[in-house]
Amino acid sequence: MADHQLISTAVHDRLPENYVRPETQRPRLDEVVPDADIPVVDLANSDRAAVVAQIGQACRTHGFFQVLNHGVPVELMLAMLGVAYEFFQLPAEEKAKLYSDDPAKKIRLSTSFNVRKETVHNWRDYLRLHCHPLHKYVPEWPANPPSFREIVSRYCKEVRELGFRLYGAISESLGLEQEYMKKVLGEQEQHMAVNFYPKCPSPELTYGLPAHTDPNALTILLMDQQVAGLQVLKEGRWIAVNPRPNALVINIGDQLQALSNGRYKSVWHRAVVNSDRPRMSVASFLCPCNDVVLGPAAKLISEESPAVYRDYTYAEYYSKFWSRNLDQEHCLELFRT
Ligand SMILES: O=C(O)CCC(=O)C(=O)O
Repeated sequence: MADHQLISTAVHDRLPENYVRPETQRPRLDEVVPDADIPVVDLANSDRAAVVAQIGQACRTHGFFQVLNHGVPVELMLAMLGVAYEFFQLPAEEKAKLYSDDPAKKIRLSTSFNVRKETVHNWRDYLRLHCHPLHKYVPEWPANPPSFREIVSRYCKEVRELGFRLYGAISESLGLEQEYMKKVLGEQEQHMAVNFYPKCPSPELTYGLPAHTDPNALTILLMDQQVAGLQVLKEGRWIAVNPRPNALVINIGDQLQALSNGRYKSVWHRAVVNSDRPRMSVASFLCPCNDVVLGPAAKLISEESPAVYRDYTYAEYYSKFWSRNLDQEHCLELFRT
């Protein structure tokens, strides 16, 4: 792994050359909108129609929203973040055993995004886990810290349930039957990226993750409660997502943009780093199985609103996504009718 070592195993006084973005691709942190924020939806609101309308609106305008009172216990969220920090503090030899840069590996500790393809790296280490069905994958997960498997399993179950509840509301908000997405997307896979962004000596020259959209259907993001870093593109400007106590961040992935026939947006987002504090985020991705055929819902296609995307399998989409650089054009553009 020579020049692709994990960045969390060493202290860095200066940013290595191969992390420095060319001038035109830098994050321009002083131009980020600090306080615009993304919509917030309280899922405990007993007025379901209002919740559905708010979610629909957020999916159209931002592709992102935060949820409060989402049912995932707060202690479990904190335990998940805590065990994630402990994991990245393990000795280098322990972490090296899990290292791989092969995107096809279902359990791997890696760095940056796709070190085999990219020329400039990103200031991120990440643990990638397949999570469903749990009994199949948990035995392959890290056994250290000792509470890792138990805490992460519990978190995965809760998040999956939340995802399915959100599918119901998102389907309804499009005028589809409540079960539509769950049915069409099939028995879904669930993947997790535990992202660790160490303190960075030159945050203005690099990214934790450069601008990208998510190739899956729905993402549920647990953010460090203290350190901001997620930014979302809105009308050509980057807006900072400020962590709200106990909230989870939800975003529409490419598959829901396709399914909604382009009404809902899988929006560009990025993670920036900072020089004072490390940051952690835990992204849970709900994704269709490989052989599921995806495309715009029939009910959303009409003469005035023809299909924007062709049908394809998730396997086709996913392999296209990983064969590109993260910040190239929106991958869905390659699937237009
Ligand atoms: O760290 C974050 O806030 C964003 C993470 C993310 O976008 C991802 O894992 O795809």
